[in-house]
Amino acid sequence: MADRSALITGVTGQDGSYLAELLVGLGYRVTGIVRRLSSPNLTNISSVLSDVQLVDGDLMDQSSISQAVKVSQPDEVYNLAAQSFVATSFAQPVLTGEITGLGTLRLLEAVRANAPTARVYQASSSEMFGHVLTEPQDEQTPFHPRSPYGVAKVYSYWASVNYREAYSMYVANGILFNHESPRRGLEFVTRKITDGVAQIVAGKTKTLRLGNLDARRDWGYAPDYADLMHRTLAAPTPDDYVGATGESHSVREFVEVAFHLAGIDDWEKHVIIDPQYNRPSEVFNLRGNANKAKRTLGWEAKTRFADLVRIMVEADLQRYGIASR
Ligand code: NAP
Ligand code: F7E
Repeated sequence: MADRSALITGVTGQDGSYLAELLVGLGYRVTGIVRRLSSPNLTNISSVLSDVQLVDGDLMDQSSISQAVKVSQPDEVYNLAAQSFVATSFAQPVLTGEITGLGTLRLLEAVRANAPTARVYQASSSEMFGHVLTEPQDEQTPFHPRSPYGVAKVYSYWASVNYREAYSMYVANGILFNHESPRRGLEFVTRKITDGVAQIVAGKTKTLRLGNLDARRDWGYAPDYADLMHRTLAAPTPDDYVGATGESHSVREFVEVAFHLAGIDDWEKHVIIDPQYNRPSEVFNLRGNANKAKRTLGWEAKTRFADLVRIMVEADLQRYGIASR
């Protein structure tokens, strides 16, 4: 593998950083696209900064994306960049469509023109299933997205399939269910809970404000899913795969386990239900069937729910200087 090269969009995000670490460890030459911010945000990739070549680019800007593909000459391209927060997609639907939807098309065009034999991974999402009528969801389950984010991801999914069919390019979709880690953004519910719990233990606040505690998700651990992305592009022919644990848990269960691990059993005293966190249209329940990925790629989610919550609670307690309970 030593002579292989990979280009990652979204390298500074949760998944991009774990994937960069994995590929650097496998001997890849890794290039990451970073967008201009007023303060650089390279914390997640601090461990591989000297091994990853960073190039400026933005999925809103065709020429910068084309230039990044041209200079990196990748064997593998992982499109992980997105406006990825569902709640923000309701407030900024056009921006989300531009980045999370059309951004994929810009990248596919850049690859078609400058590295047509490169293998492309598209970060598709269980949010595409949205309003589900059957459980568990797999590669055959119809899409019914419930947010501008989900709609943009459906666009990107089909753009990826279309480039595969129209131009015989190697383009594969990973339809991944929620995956979390200590690098998860603080606005997502799992990290909001584990950070909130740690703040309560540290005496910085007494309360945690949340929305719909009944929503259920299939939550896995992000490093397991970075491994699935790599396996997806290692398959001889391009295809689409669900990545999931096969278990679903409610937000309420996540809250209970997280507070309990931090030594607090009366979590109800700390949690305030705040309707501002409800969404105009909610995805109530997601649970995936990853049998195809297991059968074809030999992949399985290794980290289960209780271990995931423990990993995240311990990391946030440690951040506030508190020893694990
Ligand atoms: P994330 O932490 O929010 O990372 C998103 C990345 O995209 C960041 O590096 C961000 O850069 C970059 N980005 C945003 N707008 C950009 C733009 N206009 N141009 C270039 N880069 C831009 O997301 P994640 O959790 O790692 O998820 C990775 C991908 O998988 C996303 O496409 C997400 O939609 C998808 N996905 C995630 C999950 C999940 O549960 N995590 C499940 C299914 C699919 P900055 O650092 O500059 O903000
Ligand atoms: O919400 C409920 C909320 O924002 C999960 C992204 O990575 O996974 C993620 O999307 C659930 C929802 O993630 C709060 O209503 C309750 O039902 O953590 P989340 P998400 O919307 O599932 C998919 C697969 C992606 O592709 C996305 O990029 O939790 N919830 N109370 C709350 N959610 C938040 N954020 N904050 C609350 O206070």
